[in-house]
Amino acid sequence: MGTFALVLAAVLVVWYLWESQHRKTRAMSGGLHADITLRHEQEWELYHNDFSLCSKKSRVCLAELDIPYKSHHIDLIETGSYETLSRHYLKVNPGAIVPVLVHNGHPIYESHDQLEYAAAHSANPDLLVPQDAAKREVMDYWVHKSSLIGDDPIAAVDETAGNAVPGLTTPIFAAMVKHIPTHRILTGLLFHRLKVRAVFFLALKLFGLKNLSKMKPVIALLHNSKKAMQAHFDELEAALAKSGGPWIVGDQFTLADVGVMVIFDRLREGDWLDEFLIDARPNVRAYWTALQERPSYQAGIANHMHPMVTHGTQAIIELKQTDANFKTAMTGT
Ligand SMILES: N[C@@H](CCC(=O)N[C@@H](CS)C(=O)NCC(=O)O)C(=O)O
Repeated sequence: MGTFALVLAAVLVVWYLWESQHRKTRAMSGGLHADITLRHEQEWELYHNDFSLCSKKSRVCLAELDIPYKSHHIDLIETGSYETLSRHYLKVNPGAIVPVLVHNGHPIYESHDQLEYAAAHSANPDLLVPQDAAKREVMDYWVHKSSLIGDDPIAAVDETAGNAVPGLTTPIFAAMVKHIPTHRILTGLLFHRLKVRAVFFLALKLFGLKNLSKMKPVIALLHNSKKAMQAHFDELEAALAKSGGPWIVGDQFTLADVGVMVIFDRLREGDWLDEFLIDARPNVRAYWTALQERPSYQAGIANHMHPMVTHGTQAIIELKQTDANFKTAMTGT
């Protein structure tokens, strides 16, 4: 038995060393990487995930621009496994995150850069980008405001609404990872560039949605993110009132609306919308109705509803109705 254990340990060590050599990850800068050429079949290809916030943004943008693309669905641990850490995906993005937009074989990293790039290289570069300098400035502000930036999003919840999203996604994460075998999450501990993310998912798996209210640091993060998001929504209400709507810069639907649309949708998935679509924000309410009526909402979001997310949303709604502690932790009431 002693010898068997030793041989097994040696095999595991050799496997780990071998795999780590072939699964090297590193942060990638945003924008087009013309020096990298990937195998491709179509002019435009998108590596994305149904649930991922940033992937939604790129899909909506491509739909708005009417750009056809070859779709590569890549699993995240929340939707099944760390496919982002697989050898084949790390060749596409050594940063191990989605989405990646590929144009003529060259990858574009960072979803906000993908929006700008796709718009500029589409048949109608002015479609989603205003020509007026002042409006362009407003658009750029909201593209940034809706972006998920940096390796530690929690550090910038007050800076961008995109960074206030992960904290508010925690209940959905917990509901989803419940169905993921623990050993798959451990893959993240071995190979993820940001091991804290795998530790976080492991903790959510161990506690479960029902015991989320007992995870004090998570609840603090959630409340902090909600407070920040409320301020971002106040700002959005003011921007819409100023532009006169229906969109952020006025008459023209722009990249800013693409970025903000997916934030609303994540709040829908987490059953948070009632706390944000309040009477004091009439413009925001009308805006969300108008966003959902865009064909790009259907193409980039509704057509990609992942069953694990749908079940997760349902689990949150039901637990709020049956568990007072959970409801109080979520809503503060
Ligand atoms: N700033 C990046 C953020 C991308 C990002 O964080 N993607 C998430 C999904 S929304 C991801 O791939 N997470 C996988 C992981 O961290 O393991 C962008 O805008 O593209």
